[in-house]
Amino acid sequence: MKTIPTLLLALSAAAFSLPAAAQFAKPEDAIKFRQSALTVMGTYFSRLGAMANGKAPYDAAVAAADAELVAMVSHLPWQAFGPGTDKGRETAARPEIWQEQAKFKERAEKMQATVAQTLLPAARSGNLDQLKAAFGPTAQSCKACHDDFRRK
Ligand code: ASC
Repeated sequence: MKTIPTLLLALSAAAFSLPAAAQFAKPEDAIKFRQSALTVMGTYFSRLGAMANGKAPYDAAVAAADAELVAMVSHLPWQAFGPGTDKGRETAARPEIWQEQAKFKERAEKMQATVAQTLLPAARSGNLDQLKAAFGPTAQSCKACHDDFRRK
């Protein structure tokens, strides 16, 4: 009975360790993919921000669903920053992403952890005050990466 979990584990490990070249035919495709993922994540995160800041009515079920989507999509952009994907389509990605990979990875992981451990539980709680408290630190985790790695 251990076969299926082991197979799933192997498949997901392969999905995350394949070089970008194996997943994207052209650098342009990788850039488009990561821009799309970041756009989707930003769209749901902005909806949460509107609720947290009183610009949209608070709906606990919508907030929880939005945060689930942010959490899922937060894993996707990083596989599309492989070698050679600094050019190929208009991009705001700065060369530092490829020059300071450990720092970039650390920022990405910090954002994912903040989303999973702070934003998601707050949105699931059904309590607007918790969502308000979680929004700022999560936005800061987006901004920390943008400040160093995204062109103005
Ligand atoms: C958003 C969004 C981002 C972040 C960032 C936080 O809503 O789309 O990229 O918040 O602006 O500073």
